[in-house]
Amino acid sequence: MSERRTDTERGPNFDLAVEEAKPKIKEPPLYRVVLINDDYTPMEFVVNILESIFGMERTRATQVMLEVHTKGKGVCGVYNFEIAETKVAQVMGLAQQHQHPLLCTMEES
Ligand code: TYC
Repeated sequence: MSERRTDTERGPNFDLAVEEAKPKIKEPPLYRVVLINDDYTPMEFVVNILESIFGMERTRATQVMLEVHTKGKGVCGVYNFEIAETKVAQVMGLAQQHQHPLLCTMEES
């Protein structure tokens, strides 16, 4: 058997340059979890939500609540899809349990 392979043995692409494949992966999208103002949900309830679900200190939670109260909406945090979805569900669940009309949504960031 000879050491050297024939063109046929080397396959159909023997004389073609082979280009590196471009990496196809992208960073996964992030989502802002947003609280919406309303006239009925107590401020204290919103502050408690920001502390318990979004891990904020009381001073920060109060600032964010007041921003939502004055500007109409405000960002509670930025997360990947699954975590953002879970936080929205937790807020909406607690609001429903306490019969407050509080709304929480997510936006791609
Ligand atoms: N506007 C409400 C009030 O005056 C307080 C409030 C703040 C409600 C933020 C919802 O996402 C909210 N009691």
